[in-house]
Amino acid sequence: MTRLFENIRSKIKNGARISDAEALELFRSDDLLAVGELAALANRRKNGEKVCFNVNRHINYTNICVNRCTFCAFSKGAEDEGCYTMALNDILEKAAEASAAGATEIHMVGGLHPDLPFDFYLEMLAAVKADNPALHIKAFTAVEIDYFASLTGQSVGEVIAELIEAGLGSMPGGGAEILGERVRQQICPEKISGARWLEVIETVHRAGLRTNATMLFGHLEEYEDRVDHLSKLRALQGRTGGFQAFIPLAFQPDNTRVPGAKGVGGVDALKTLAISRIYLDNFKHVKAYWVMLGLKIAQVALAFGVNDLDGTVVEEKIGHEAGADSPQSMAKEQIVSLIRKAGKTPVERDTLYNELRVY
Ligand code: V47
Ligand code: SF4
Repeated sequence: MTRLFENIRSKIKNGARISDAEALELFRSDDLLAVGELAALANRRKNGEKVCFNVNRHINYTNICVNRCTFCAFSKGAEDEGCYTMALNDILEKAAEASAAGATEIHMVGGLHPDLPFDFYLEMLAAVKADNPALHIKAFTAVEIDYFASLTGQSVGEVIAELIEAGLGSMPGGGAEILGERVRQQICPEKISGARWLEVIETVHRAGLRTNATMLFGHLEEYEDRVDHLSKLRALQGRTGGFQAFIPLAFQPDNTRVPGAKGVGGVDALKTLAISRIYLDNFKHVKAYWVMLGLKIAQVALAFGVNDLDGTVVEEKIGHEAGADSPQSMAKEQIVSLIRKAGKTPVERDTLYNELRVY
């Protein structure tokens, strides 16, 4: 093991990348602190002592979805109790509140609604943008983009062009789950394949939009599946350079239907964040999404290679419907204090990672 760590340390220092076999060995190692130290080294070389966050607000315009991913406690059928679709006015009210509170970004995603036409989404973007020209709209997963293409009979490229025209600024990284088909068939058989997710994202990057990438972990996947997922992302990033941040999402099990899901402890969360930082040498940012990790693990993650804490969020449904015990919202001052107490330098960023203020 010591040899493994020494080899990886010299790779990081020489700017060389680790292999899939090495990543797998790191996952199998029990030496959490040694893995974390390597990740901290890799991160320091990319991002120094700065840790960024943004002031944002999530809006989930509908929870009605034609899919039934087994890990998802958020989605409902169109006849189910608790299903909703927000009226445009409600969406605009939330966006206006966000603007007034100093947000620079609106993060909007939702279920695959059986009846809403593509025009609903175009109008939503255009109206939010008309009211708040300075707000960056980060919206829709690759899964939704594929759905819009099938709704309209258009190509992904055509759908993206219309969304950009209406005000879309970038895309989040959801819907990636685990890209390998064996696990994907078990946890979300109706969802687009991993290959299609990668294909849609490649088209989006080539249209000039940046996106993030996520990985949902802690359900049925093995370490091999995580490494395979990371490997597919590293290869795509090599082709396009369009990914901004990688975000491992810790699975929240309440109200879900994944038989035998393992769940995520603090050790696994930190190890996964750290190995992602080491392996994804062509990603600048690794984000600890505090909603799924909890505030304390997200803070400790800053010593394990993480340089991004997402944002203020304000209203969160996907994790909280599944039992996340984090708060719904964090004030900017709270995020700044959490970063400072970890001995790092807080930086407010915009969605495209321009620095707005160094604290
Ligand atoms: O794709 C669903 C995940 C994702 C559960 O790009 C769950 O900046 C845990 O992608 N437990 C959507 N996770 C959220 C997402 C995201 C969040 C924050 C920032 C960004 C970004 C992206 O949430 C889904 C799915 O992987 N998810 N159910 C659950 N029970
Ligand atoms: Fe629908 Fe997305 Fe939930 Fe799957 S994860 S059921 S696609 S909302």
